[in-house]
Amino acid sequence: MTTLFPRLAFPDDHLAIRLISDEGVETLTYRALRAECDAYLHALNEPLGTRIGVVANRDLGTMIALVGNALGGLVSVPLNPKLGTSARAHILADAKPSRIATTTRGWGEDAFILKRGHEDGSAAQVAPIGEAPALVLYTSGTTGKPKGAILTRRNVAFNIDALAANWELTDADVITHALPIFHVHGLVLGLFGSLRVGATFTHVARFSPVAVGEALTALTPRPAVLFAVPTMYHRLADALDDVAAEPVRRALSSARLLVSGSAGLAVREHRRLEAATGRGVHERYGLTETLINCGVPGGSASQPGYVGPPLPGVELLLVDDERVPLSPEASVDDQTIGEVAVRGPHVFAGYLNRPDATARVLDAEGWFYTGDLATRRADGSIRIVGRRAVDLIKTGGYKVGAGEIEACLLEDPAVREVAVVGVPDDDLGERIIAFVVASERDETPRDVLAARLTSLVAQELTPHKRPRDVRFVEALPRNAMGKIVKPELKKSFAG
Ligand code: MLC
Ligand code: AMP
Repeated sequence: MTTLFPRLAFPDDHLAIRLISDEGVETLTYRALRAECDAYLHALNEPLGTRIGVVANRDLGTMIALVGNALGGLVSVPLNPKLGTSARAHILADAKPSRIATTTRGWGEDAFILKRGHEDGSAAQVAPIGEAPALVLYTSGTTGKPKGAILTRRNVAFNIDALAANWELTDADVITHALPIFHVHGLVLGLFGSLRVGATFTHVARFSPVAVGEALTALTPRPAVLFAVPTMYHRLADALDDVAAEPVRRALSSARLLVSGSAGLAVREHRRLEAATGRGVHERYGLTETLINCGVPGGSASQPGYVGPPLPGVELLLVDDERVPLSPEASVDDQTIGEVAVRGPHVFAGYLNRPDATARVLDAEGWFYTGDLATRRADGSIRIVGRRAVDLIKTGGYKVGAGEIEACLLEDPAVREVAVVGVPDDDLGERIIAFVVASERDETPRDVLAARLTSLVAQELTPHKRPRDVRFVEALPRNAMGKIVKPELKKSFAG
């Protein structure tokens, strides 16, 4: 396959996209999607390789722009529609997109407003796979501002093909998700993945267990596949406690494949879902920078606690603190913990404008160091047990850097010192907590100040980065070097 979406190169009347939103249900066949992509590319009229910011609203116009860019060889920089003021300014200054394509206003005078149903459908040039960039996806690090991970067209194609082989995806499948379409999970696996295999992509614009249940069964008897983050599986499991959720239970029970990723699905949740539906959830493990590394094969039973072996074509090592591979025995004893390092055609091309940050994670031999800690079984299956950096938080499947939130909170004059940590949470996996030492002179009532600080993060960064709790303390615990001891803060919260 020399193009990203073979079925769009020779389009037919198979259903490509089914969108379920507050506006109802909208659909596009491959033929209609191709015509819309051609019209979009014609109207945009930008040369190959141009970077286009795409405001990732959950509507068909936006999906057409994302698919059109990938089809025609433009580079999408997906933008969370809820980006706060300073996060938006940072990303636009860093990525410098030539245009911003959007279905909603508020993105500047010269934004390209996406419209549907253009008349002009002269066929666009379909770009080859090749090594050119396809996407720049912004992702948080431990400190500093988010970095743009450059994913090439080859990265995307290779990874989808590896996943398709692992899960035996075919054009008969209906792949459903309710994820945002500005990250790897929702965009690369969900939208691009479905279209590359010629399947039908079903998107639920607003997650709810009932909406997901309905989406999974709408095209019965076609085989249904669900992609979701652990928070969604947790909410589905909660919903199943209610007898009124019988249709949701039936939908999950009869799906061909339930896949979880973006964060670890607790064994407890696997068991709850299995008890309620009679079926397991298959986990896979990945990162923005590497796409998906491991996955439990669709043809085998689910493996609670494990994310499966490396995908075909992915090399994986467990390494020690000096990045030396563990001994052959230790690396498969399922006891010895090492950092996951991966290599292969799925590993990104680097961070945009950040050769320093790229060099820290990618070595001269092409190994990417994930920062994730894991063990491996003799059969190759990987168990993710933690993360090197206390300053990286995974909440609801979103990666959030503590440093970025701390810098934002310090902008408020009432904040003298602050430390942000993630603490375990049944629903979100981790919940963001800010420990704040308030300025001596500040007399704002604490509940008012807490609400103000929460809103500051939501408005400057994004809502999902907001602390779910603000704790006021007299002082932050520090070690002899004066460094804040975050594990102590996390413990104090649990206690
Ligand atoms: C709340 N809101 C506020 C606010 N408080 N807005 C402004 N100011 C405040 N103070 C708004 C939010 O914007 C949102 O609006 C609504 O309130 C609810 O927000 P929330 O409570 O944060 O949502 P929640 O229900 O917790 O979301 C759960 C979730 C979400 C599971 C739906 O976390 C999610 O979609 N996660 C998916 C993350 C993901 O795709 N990760 C993949 C990364 S790729 P509104 O309008 O939206 O209701 C990757 C690689 C890999 O990791 O391996 O896949
Ligand atoms: P992101 O930068 O948002 O792509 O997040 C990548 C991180 O998500 C990885 O480094 C892991 O820490 C985490 N992650 C993704 N999938 C899984 C999984 N199945 N189990 C545990 N952690 C996961």
